[in-house]
Amino acid sequence: MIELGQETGRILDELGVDRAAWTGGSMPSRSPLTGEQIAAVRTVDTADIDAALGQATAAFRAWRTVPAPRRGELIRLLGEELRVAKDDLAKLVTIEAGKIPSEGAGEVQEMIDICDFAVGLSRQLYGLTIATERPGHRMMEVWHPLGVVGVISAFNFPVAVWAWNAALAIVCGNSVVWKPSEKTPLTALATQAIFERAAARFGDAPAGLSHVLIGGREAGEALVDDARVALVSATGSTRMGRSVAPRLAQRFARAILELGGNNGVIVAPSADLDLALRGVAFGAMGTAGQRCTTTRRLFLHDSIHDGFVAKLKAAYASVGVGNPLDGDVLVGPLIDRAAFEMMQEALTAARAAGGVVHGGERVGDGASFYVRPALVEMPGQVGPVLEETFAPILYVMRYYDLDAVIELHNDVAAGLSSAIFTTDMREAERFLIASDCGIANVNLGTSGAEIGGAFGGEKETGGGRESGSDAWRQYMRRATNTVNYSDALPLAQGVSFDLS
Ligand code: UN1
Repeated sequence: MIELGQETGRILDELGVDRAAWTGGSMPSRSPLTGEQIAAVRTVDTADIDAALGQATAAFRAWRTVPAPRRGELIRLLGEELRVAKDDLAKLVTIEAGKIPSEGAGEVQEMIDICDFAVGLSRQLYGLTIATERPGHRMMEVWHPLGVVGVISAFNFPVAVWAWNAALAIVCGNSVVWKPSEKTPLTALATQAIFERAAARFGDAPAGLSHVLIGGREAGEALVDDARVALVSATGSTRMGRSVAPRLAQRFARAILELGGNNGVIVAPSADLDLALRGVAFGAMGTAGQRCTTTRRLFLHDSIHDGFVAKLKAAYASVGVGNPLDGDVLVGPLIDRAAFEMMQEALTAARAAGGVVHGGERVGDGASFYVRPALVEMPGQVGPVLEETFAPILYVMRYYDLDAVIELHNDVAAGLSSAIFTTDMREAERFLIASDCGIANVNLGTSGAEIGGAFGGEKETGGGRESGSDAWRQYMRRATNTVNYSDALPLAQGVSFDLS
């Protein structure tokens, strides 16, 4: 087998990342596949952050004057460069975040998809024309570029989340400053190098339209607190959101918050059980349970409960766990020791609350953390079931009545994704109306959303929406313009203010 550090170096060289950025720096970068160090990344200091924000502000001022369809051309080129780089970048996602190859490739595909979406959008940044109550007047709204957009992203989607934000922000006329997770700096450096190639082909894009700040918490805080940053799009834990949101509110900056999930699936008596099994298995075990859309709670109707649990147990016992570069596995490693310890704590708490745990044990040893996904039969929605633990734990509960289970389903703090498996259209519609999540599905799982829809959730998930639909509006400011083309000055609401 090729040594990991060597393979990482080959990919970074291939993708055009400057060696000075990832050799000899102070921040060790480790692969969760083996736990070994694969790079030593250079971090930014206060002066670097200040310079980046200064340059991003200047870049915004120039970029905002470029016609939107021409801005779309830059993102079209970015999509082309990503297609060329897809295999290498996907492999780097596997090495740095531990995803299985097909999910690594899927993540890069998500970047390509949002580029295509944004290119079309660059000719569709429409505003309304509005009927006015005043004769000889015209009223319209126009969408203008916003400013510097800050992006804070998590390890689990180390590159796609940047792309959802950056592709839209850039066609909308903004510059972007990105603070990736400390756990995944290399994929961020690679993405920036790919962007720079697209910018070079474009020709006259202003320098510094996109920046990456490699560093710790202080780099993210600098983005949150700096008056030059108009919007911060932050993806991560609810705890992180709770610290970011008030600081942004304090200076009236915009926020897009994409925080925790505690996603539930209901399997009803009429469900296609094979479909449900596959949907639940991917949702709960995929990405080793480290998606914000991961299925964490499963409500099984009493009439299908025992048979379904038996099938799930078999699926859980047989799923391949291991290094995705070594063999055909579906479950890769947890990101680090802390993730493993949090998983074990949650399982201990589940047992204490009367849960029966199947699986969940460590596979192998050393500096990497592989686990068998855990299936936990719970007597009720209590203890750790109410929390998001970023690991493959699926809590299974029995239900009898649809209205009662929907209420239970909604009775958690997060509100990201949800699903029902049923062939009864009345049940499906009742669920779609009642689920309080930003995403509600019928006969498919909670994870793996396409980019075309708005992505995000309610309650402690933060309320933000990214990627498709009209999420672009958040990256622009709306101006209402009224023009009087008459020679009178009628006042709105019939007010009279007669000087003579
Ligand atoms: C995340 O886990 O942060 O719907 C995002 C999905 C992916 C995005 C997940 N398209 O699972």
